[in-house]
Amino acid sequence: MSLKVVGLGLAGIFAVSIGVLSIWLGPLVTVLGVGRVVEKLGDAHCDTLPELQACEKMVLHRPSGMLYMSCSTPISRTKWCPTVDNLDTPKPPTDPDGFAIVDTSQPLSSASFKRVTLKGLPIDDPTWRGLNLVGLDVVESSIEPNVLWVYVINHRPPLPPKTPKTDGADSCVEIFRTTVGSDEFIHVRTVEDAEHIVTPNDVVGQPDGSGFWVSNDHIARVGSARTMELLTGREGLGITYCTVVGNCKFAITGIPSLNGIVRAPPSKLSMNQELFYGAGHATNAKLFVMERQSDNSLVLSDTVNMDHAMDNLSIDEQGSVYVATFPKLYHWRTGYTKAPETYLNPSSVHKISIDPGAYFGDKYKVEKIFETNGTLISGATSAVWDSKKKTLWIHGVASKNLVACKL
Ligand SMILES: *[C@@H]1O[C@H](CO)[C@@H](O)[C@H](O)[C@H]1NC(C)=O
Ligand SMILES: CC(=O)N[C@H]1CO[C@H](CO)[C@@H](O)[C@@H]1O
Repeated sequence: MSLKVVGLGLAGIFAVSIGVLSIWLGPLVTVLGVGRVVEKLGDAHCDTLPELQACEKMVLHRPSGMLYMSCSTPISRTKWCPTVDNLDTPKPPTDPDGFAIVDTSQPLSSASFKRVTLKGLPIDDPTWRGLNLVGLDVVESSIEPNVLWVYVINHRPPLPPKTPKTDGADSCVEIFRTTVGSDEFIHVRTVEDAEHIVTPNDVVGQPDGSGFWVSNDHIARVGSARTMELLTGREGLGITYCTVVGNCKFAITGIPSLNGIVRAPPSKLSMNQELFYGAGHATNAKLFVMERQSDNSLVLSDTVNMDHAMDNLSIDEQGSVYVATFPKLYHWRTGYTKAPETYLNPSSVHKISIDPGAYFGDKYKVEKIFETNGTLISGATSAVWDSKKKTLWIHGVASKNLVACKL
């Protein structure tokens, strides 16, 4: 073989690899937000509340206008946030994370929210490890409408001799019961299953208090498989369904790393179709549309490509999905997990309107409705739309304030 031919061959291989790389890297560069210009959008009429910090997820109980959230402090998230491998120091049982309730019928102020008092925590149980809270769902009971079931992800530290660094968090789901308007939550039970509740991120609860779905955001609690998964966007554990007595199974597998999950509102349910949406996180920027089966498993029915990295999802009465998005994913880790007090982490919110009857293409309309360079809110992870008051509520797992914007 002549040198020339070898040269051509190599050039060919080079060209092909560049081609393959750019197919793979192109969307990745877009999702990372390299070169993206951060706009100012939807930020003209906003109020902020600095008293409520580091609230990972918000759920609006629409009939009462009460906005429930699971909160911590920005600094403690830098020490313990297993989703992003911060595994140094969890909050101790003596200083648990908590919940807050904002009364959205009042103007946002120090007087418009209450912190929740927790009753019945099993603090005498030697295996009780306090509360390190993230994903949340608050569901009106289908049996007694005044009762609300609260499902929340608790990133417990492992029990010795296991250690956070070698074994990761021993995460579980805590269930509380409350009534509409009350600022007391009563602990009902802890559900754990290390095989199926591995790296829980978000939760969707059953209205009769009988069970819940959780998304797993990584394939493993620690180790190299986690890193590889993020790079390839390929593997993942998917979503688990558990009864409250702890019988768990995978409801859907094979979906890459998931973050927020949400269930479509009852008005959007047809006789034999109940839809769930899941947000692929980090570089896996897709919205997954799933159909619930009678055995509580889920079947993938559609995927919607997004050009932004996404986080937690919420849904309005019309069935539109709202998602906190990261215009600059590569700012995110530092901004969020290392210096949330000082770092400006650009944040945006996208709305995905879904018309189940339309043909693909018209079925999903994706639009950006909010964006800030991080001054108004830094590192948003949760956005909730109140269509009655035309208000967008935004918070973040390590953000320094809550924000409410009239759109
Ligand atoms: C961010 O935006 C605000 C308001 O639009 C502006 O006053 C500020 O200078 C910007 N900051 C940075 C660091 O870009
Ligand atoms: C409820 C939920 O999905 N929480 C996730 C939101 O995003 C942050 C950042 O990725 C995760 O840490 C949360 O677990």
